[in-house]
Amino acid sequence: MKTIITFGTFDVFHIGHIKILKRAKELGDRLIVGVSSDRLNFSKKSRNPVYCQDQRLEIINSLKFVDEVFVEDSLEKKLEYIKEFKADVLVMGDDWLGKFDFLKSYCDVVYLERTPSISTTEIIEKIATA
Ligand code: C2G
Repeated sequence: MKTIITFGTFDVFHIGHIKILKRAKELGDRLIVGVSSDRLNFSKKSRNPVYCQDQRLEIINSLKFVDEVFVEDSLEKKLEYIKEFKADVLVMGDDWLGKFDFLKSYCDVVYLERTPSISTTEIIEKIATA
């Protein structure tokens, strides 16, 4: 049984989110997703997410290729989460390339290519200016 763990805010859920989660699941048998808390998101992006954390968790938890979700409340707790869920592989988008290499002594660290030309920020801007 190979366990994969990944993280994200997944606000205004879109095709880029689907594609990375699907590819992450294909790397193993069980996919665990840490969904950033509203507080963590605010500290990273200086704005509140459009969808609150309970709704983002419920959306991610409803996907057939996601096995379990939890709230990620600190960027610095990756190792704790990896140990807690006995993860064999950490998957991150390639915007984080190299940033989590220090965890390679605990699990495999894989950076997957982001889907081009789509982001939550761009969607919000498009709607705001429509
Ligand atoms: N993603 C993607 N393609 C896009 C947009 C996003 O593959 N066009 C991926 C990101 O690389 C990430 C996941 O979808 O793996 C979730 O994206 P975000 O919500 O933007 O994640 P982020 O805020 O970077 O949170 O602990 C790390 C953070 O929680 C990551």
